[in-house]
Amino acid sequence: MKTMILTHADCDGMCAGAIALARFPDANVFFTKPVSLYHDLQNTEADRIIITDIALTKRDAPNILKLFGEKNEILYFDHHIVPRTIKKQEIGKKVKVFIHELDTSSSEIIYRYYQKDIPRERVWIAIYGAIGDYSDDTEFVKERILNWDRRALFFEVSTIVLGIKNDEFEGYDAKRRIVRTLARGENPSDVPGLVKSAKEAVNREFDLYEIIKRKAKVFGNIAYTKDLPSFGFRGPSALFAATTRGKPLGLYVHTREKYIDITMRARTKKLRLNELAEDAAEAVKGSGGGHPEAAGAKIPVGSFNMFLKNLNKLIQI
Ligand SMILES: [Mn+2]
Repeated sequence: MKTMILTHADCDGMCAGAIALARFPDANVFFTKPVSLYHDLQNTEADRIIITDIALTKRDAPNILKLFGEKNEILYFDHHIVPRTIKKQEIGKKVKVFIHELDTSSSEIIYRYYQKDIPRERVWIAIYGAIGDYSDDTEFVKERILNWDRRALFFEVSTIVLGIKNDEFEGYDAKRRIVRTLARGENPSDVPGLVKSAKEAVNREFDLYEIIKRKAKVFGNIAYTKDLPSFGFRGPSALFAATTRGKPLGLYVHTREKYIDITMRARTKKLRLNELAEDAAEAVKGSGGGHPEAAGAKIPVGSFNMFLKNLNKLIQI
């Protein structure tokens, strides 16, 4: 029986994919993302298709739902908001398994589903994915982490999160090697070169902090940097702006050719960033979303000042 695993290429996606691979060691691992899922799924032929950590986009969701009904066995584990263009209950009717929880990592969701069929120590992978996605505040993770040396777990998760920021590990082949290593029960630090790559990335992150400390700007309760290099650290760039200026909300703003890309992070858990991103972006004809603690938006070029005003009004601190 041929199994295909379609997953996201970030830490949570790689860990979720590794858990699926631990369960089905002969499976193929294929990386995709929300905007490519419809196309990639059309081209996937397998008896069993496992999809983890891939959001459905507003535009593609109705077509993907239809495609779900035409494929063999689909198991879908995810934690992103289900778009308004479909009904959540419809997904469960089209696939064999659909497990969806907000505020929980995809790695935790799929681990809980397969935990009886894989070695107990694979829970480490679930914990790495959860920490990597800022979703380790769940009952499950808090309880499981007590069984292990959390300092070693944090070392390993940092090795993945930072290590894949270098060119050497950015590509899908290198990431597949990491997924295979984890699925076999080895750790991220066992992947040759990954620890060194993480060290190089963390050096760049500290350099970045120094730049942001000098250059972050402020508007009301928001601190931001606009069109500075991020060295691949868009989330930390947003957070450092807030940290260095003592503001609750931080943005990393990057002007591209056709739109402005905004990354949002907060120093408080009181803000639900995905809702703020969506509301503030839609008011200027952009789009936004993500997770409560890590979100982003795309807005039209020229609308940044209006976006900033809207966002500042929306946050009541
Ligand atoms: Mn992800």
